[in-house]
Amino acid sequence: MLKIYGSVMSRASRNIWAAEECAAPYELVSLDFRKGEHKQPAYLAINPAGKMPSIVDGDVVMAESLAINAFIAQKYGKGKLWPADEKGQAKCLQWTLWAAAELEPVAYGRLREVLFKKEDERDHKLLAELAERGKPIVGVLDAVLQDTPFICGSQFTLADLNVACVMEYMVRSNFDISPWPKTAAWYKACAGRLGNMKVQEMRAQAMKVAA
Ligand SMILES: N[C@@H](CCC(=O)N[C@@H](CS)C(=O)NCC(=O)O)C(=O)O
Repeated sequence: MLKIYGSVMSRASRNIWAAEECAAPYELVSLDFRKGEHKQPAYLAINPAGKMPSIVDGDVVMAESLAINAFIAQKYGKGKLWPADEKGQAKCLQWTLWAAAELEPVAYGRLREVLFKKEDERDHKLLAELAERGKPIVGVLDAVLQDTPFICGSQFTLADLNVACVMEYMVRSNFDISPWPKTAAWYKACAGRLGNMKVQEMRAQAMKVAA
């Protein structure tokens, strides 16, 4: 059975979304940031870096949220989240690394400013610089979405899920994606999927408990 370690407020949410998409049986082993549970020996034995998320599935122990999603898609989502054809699979890997290497540095840089700081403490110069850096990056995705609703064509795949997880940071940090209408429509379609709605419900519940 797939065990996902992490808080639903963390990047573990990406893996919950993937597991939900694949209808994979999974257990969420919640780790509390505030209690530092991700730095305790029990968790460090799974991920010595002390970062969330990690998974354990049989003999497989792994970290890195977007790579975990590739594993989940391949094991539980063949022909759906993980396309049946080689071309689609190649695109899924390409866009997974694109999300991590190109989009996430900008997106997380912005989210960190907005999420962890009050309005008057934010580095607005940095936010503006990151917004400028983000524009051509979003443009790369938008070019692909001109002719198809999803990255690999008509079907929602791992490529969309992994890019949308990171695009969420752009949206949550108030980066306006409306100048790219195809990307905005794509993001709306991804965010509205049942798997992501489930994640949002779980987050809302966790916030209620924490309040
Ligand atoms: N690239 C990693 C990033 C993991 C990461 O930084 N996770 C955050 C939570 S979203 C974390 O565990 N932060 C606590 C820390 O770094 O001590 C991934 O995608 O899984």
